[in-house]
Amino acid sequence: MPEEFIPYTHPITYAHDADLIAQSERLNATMQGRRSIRKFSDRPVPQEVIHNLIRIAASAPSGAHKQPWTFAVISSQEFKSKIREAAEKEEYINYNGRMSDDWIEDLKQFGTDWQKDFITTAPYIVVVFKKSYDQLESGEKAKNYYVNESVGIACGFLLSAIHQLGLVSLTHTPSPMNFLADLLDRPPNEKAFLLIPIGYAADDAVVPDIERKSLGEVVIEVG
Ligand code: IYR
Repeated sequence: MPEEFIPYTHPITYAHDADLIAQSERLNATMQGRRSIRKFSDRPVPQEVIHNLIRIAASAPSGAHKQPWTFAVISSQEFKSKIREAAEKEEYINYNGRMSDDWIEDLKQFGTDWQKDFITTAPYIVVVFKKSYDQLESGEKAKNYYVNESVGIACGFLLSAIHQLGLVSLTHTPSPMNFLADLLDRPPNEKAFLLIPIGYAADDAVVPDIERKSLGEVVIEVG
């Protein structure tokens, strides 16, 4: 038996199912309002909020509790410009031949192109890095487990929290992403996973008129 276990108490309890149901409905309604936003306001966000968001992301479960992630927080105009320039360079190539015709066709409804203004407009850019192994002081490498799953869940926590605070985000995947580790001077065990601008939506932000799959389309009831 492992050494130390401590009692667990959930921070939230509902005495009645009706309260639980009502809260699940409120939370669903809130989360249904989350959208990927590509036009940001330059309105500042307090740094403390970003730090709390990262605390929330880093509270995610991970394989063997290895917490295989690093969150780079970028706020200076100078650094954001460097990142934007490098991202647009790759994306220009993507949109002009590297992506398949089917892919370009699938993206048409989102109105995306190689230009990534949001990188310099949003007050904060968070680049999430995954660590496939930890580099030990001894020089040895300690393997991490289920790294993509773990870091993906952490990003989900982050996006959900961003939305619940009235802020918006975008899961941006400039590809290939190696330039981020180079620009941010990350060690060889860290690979860029997602680039996430965080801020307020621009007053004139628009989103595509798309629907989510219904419950019936995504669920199978078994027993
Ligand atoms: N990385 C590109 C292309 C792109 C790909 C997918 I799949 C999207 O859902 C959206 C964009 C870009 O960021 O424009």
